[in-house]
Amino acid sequence: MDDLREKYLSLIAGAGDEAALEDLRVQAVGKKGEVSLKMRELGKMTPEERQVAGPKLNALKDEINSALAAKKAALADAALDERLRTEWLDVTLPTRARRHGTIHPISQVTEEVTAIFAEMGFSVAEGPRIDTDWYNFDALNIPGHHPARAEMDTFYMHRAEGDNRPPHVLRTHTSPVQIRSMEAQGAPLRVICPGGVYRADYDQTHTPMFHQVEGLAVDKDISMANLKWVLEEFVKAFFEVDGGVELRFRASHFPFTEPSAEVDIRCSWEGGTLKVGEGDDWLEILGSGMVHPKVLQAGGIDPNEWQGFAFGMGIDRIAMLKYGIPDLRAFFDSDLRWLRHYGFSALDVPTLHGGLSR
Ligand code: 2U9
Repeated sequence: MDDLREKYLSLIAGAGDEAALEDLRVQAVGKKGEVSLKMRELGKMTPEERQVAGPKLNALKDEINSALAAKKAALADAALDERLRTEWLDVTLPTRARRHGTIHPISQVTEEVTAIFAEMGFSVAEGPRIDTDWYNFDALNIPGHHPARAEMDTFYMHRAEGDNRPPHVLRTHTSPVQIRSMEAQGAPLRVICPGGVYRADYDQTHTPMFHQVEGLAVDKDISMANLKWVLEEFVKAFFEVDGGVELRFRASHFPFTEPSAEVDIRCSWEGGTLKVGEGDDWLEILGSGMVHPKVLQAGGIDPNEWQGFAFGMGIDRIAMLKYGIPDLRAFFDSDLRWLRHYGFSALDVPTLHGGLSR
């Protein structure tokens, strides 16, 4: 029995892995193991012999089982130590370069424009992109027969037969939002309305959906002079001109303003790059005018007491000018990797809250 003990304790001590230990367990204390066979022999012994051999065999079995368990634990510890020694991470390694997402230029320019006007006391208003033809046209002094209604290439919403709701359109400008602002807030009022608008048009300079920002200031004695100052401040800030800018007002016509003017800025196109505030070229950037009395009235404001100026510009267009993007259609391409070429980064975007957004 001592031989068995020596044999198995030394084999167990030398076992290299769990599988070897399991083999040893079967050989020693398994059903047909050596110790088990010895236990079977107890039956053939005299009671006296059995009294001596029985406890010894049980003790041997216990000892072997304990040795197996201890060795198993020791092997597991050694395996863990080995893993801890070989498997490790250098958390100081530099990370793999990842491409940053970028803000879309339209969003960035909308933020830039709204931040500039917010500095001048304008609040921002938004409204529905699907609106009634009253808000989109009639309230803006564009009646049913008016050519502008056709000119604007309007998308009309389908109406089922028997649907008595007023006709709805995809708004052709953000002006309906200003009508709603007048209704909701009355005068005095300073508001700008950025957002997407729709016209059935598609070529290098027109897409069926584009973006506008329109502004409206209503007060007792607001004049074209105020309009000119506000637009000058805007152009200087937006195009980051250090010196002065020169604006040229050209008489024009819009149904919603009287008088109306298109506004050009002095610029040069040296080497294909736009420089604002110098040179001999003129660049049209927006339309403007004094709000037509009928339009004030449609917004619930008494034109005998109040007057105001309004302006509108295409965000896509001024984004192209500022960042030198040649084709409007690029904005609506689903693959926006080209943006990086124009230096767009998600960082350093001015926000309305005066901070930097990330
Ligand atoms: C109200 C009263 C007046 C907004 C105005 C323009 C002139 C204008 C165009 C610029 C380029 C549209 O994006 S564009 O094609 N806009 O020329 N917009 S005045 O006048 C308003 C708006 C709302 C209540």
